[in-house]
Amino acid sequence: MQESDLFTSSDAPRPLPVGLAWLEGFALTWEDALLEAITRVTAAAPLRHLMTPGGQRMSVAMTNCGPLGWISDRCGYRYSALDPQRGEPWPALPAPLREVAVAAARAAGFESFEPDACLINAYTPGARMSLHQDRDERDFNAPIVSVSLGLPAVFLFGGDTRRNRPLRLPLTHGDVVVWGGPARLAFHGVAPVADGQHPRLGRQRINLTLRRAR
Ligand code: MD6
Ligand code: FE
Repeated sequence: MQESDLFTSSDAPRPLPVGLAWLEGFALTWEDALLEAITRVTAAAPLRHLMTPGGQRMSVAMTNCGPLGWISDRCGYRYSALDPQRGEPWPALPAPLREVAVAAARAAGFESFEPDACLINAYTPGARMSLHQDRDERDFNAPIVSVSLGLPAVFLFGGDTRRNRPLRLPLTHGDVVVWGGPARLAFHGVAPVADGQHPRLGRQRINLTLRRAR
């Protein structure tokens, strides 16, 4: 992939790192279908605050849909076919979630992305995610697709060490970020979400992270 202006935003430092695409408003076409699907999934598999391996309660509430779900507990981070809270499989991946992820990956230059895991994160004001790498997946050739809904948030995107000062991307409702290739193992996180009211989602930010885990 070439560094390109195609996916840069007026507010972003340009160019973005190779392998990172910011697709502003890309998910708005699927807005109603996504919100309806999220309501159904979270009714079946409730959002909950997981524990980090270090014993901290995460400020972000999480659930999953699709064949595999990302979980964290005292034993570590991993993917599981069963929801540990219910002892049952995660709800199926709703078609619109898969569709937006496949379309976004393709728009970012990743053909034939087929997600098998969708993490749903709910941030209330003050919730945050510290800088980390996504490395619980088997194959780093597949990109990560991240769909932002509801309250805005600053997405932090760093380099391959924690020391690089991260870029700050102000994501809003409907934005999709895709990272892969040379950016696949970049450190990333979310700054504390500021208080506010979103017309569709109220006082929260929802993030969908779609991945190929196996
Ligand atoms: C976000 N989430 O919620 C970004 N990564 O906007 C993540 O980067 C993430 O929630 C790995 C595992 C869980 C996550
Ligand atoms: Fe992550």
